[in-house]
Amino acid sequence: MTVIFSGVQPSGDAPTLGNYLGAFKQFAAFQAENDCIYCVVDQHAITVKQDPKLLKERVRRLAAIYLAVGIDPDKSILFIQSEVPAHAQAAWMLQCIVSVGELERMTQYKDKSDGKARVNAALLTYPPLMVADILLYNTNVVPVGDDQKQHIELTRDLAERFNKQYKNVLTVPEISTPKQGARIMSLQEPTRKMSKSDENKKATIFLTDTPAQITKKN
Ligand code: ATP
Ligand code: LTN
Repeated sequence: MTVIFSGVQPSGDAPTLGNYLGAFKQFAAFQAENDCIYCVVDQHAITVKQDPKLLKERVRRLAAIYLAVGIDPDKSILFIQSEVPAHAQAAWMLQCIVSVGELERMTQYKDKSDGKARVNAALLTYPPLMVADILLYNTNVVPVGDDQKQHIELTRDLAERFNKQYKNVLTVPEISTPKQGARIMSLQEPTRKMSKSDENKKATIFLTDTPAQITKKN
């Protein structure tokens, strides 16, 4: 069986139309004939400051969205990243084989650190945690939106490097992006992708918006 793994951060008020078309829609479709593992990646969300109570609530809300978009717990494994310590443990091992230069070249790091006087170290070391998420489960395919291409390339590079340096034990995964909807753009700034943590709520269609709210954002 092909192993499918992906994760979504419990950041922002709710997932967006971009999350649905780029990621969730693929997650549901893969369930029919594969071993699917889907994760609420809460440790990724704490790379930026979070209110602990609100984060707990957002983890539950995101889990409910997973079910609402068609993830069937009888067919797929659905879990919370911080409940499995192996993710942080494997991330440390991967930090030991990645270079600072590789991490500094990640566009997500460049965007999120741009113009900031102080940047959390975890913003830089975020990719090895994502690589760990994927490699822990012998993942064959990672369904994601277009913005994650560089992270999946790094995942492949680190898996190959680990296999060469130590023992040939890690599966090198492939990316899956949808033919349509791989990069849904912001309603306000068409050069930027739609994002659930965008401060301007008019830029984003949330899956929990009513039709009237969506029309108003037009
Ligand atoms: P944040 O704004 O907090 O960074 P996000 O909206 O970018 O969140 P993530 O949790 O980082 O969402 O991503 C979850 C999944 O949704 C990933 O597979 C990502 O590639 C996909 N995705 C995110 N935004 C879009 C978009 N605008 N179009 C298509 N896919 C997207
Ligand atoms: N970095 C991703 C979220 C993420 C992920 C993963 C996606 C964390 N771990 C493992 C796929 C597989 C993001 O920002 N969208």
